[in-house]
Amino acid sequence: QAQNPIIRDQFTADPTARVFNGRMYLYPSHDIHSPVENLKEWFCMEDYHVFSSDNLTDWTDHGVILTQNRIPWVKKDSYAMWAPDCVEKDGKYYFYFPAAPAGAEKGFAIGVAVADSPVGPFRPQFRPIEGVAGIDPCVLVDDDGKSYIYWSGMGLSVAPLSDDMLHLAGSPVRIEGLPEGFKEGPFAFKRDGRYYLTFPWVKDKTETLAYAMSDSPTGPFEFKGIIMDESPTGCWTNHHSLVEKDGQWYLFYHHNDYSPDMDKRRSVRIDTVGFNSDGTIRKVTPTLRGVGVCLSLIHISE
Ligand code: FUB
Repeated sequence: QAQNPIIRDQFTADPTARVFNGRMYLYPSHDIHSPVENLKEWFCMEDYHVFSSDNLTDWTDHGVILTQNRIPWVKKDSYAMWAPDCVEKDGKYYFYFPAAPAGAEKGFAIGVAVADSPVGPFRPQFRPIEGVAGIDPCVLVDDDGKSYIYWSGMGLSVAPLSDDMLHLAGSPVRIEGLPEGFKEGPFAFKRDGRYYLTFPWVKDKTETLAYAMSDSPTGPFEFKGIIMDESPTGCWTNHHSLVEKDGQWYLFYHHNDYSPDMDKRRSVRIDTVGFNSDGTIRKVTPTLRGVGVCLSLIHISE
């Protein structure tokens, strides 16, 4: 009856899940066995796939939506297509992704690709977003129509996005007040009028998932604690998103189930997550059971 990991024919990591038109869409990064010597023991990602599901059990792979060497500003064969996000605004879908920019010795920039459907085709912009240097973009589209982009790089930053979602509409602000040990992978969402900032947090050896809350999308945020403990299998990273579908909240995250000896080849999992009446998040225990109905359970209930 195990449903985790949810994608079983390829590695998937850094899952951002979004509900568009009642269907769950999953935008992960795509770990591969490295074709280049210098990334044999490191993250190696060439492209992005998008997956979707109605029941969180049966997933459709819609194929490659972006690949590194077809994006004008990305350094050729850099294999650094790290954690992405995708949001919808006014019927258009905006896919945000970090990558190594051509012409730079090191570092990351964040680009946008735009589509009319959640599965593409996505058209990348010619240049990355000016004023953003870092990884792991997350975009929050607020109820008043304003959008904010969060990213990590020398700490955690947030900036308003322009109405067309392609540029910064103000200077980035550093989010303060998080405990030491914040590294990467911020995910922001709003629930019952409160803003949540969830993030991987190295409290001891590897990344836990933790969170903070605020009354404003740009903070100040108050640290609230841990959502998920360190991976029991020693996967150094964890990267996640929280999303509501049909009244149930889900935590998408990754472990290294299919690569126990090398934690840079990861696999996406889902477990349910709940909230207390004061809005705080209940801690999640990772399971192999996961979520979604599987055939054997249907037979039992019949
Ligand atoms: O997947 C590459 C990097 O590992 C991501 O950008 C981080 O969040 C971590 O999961």
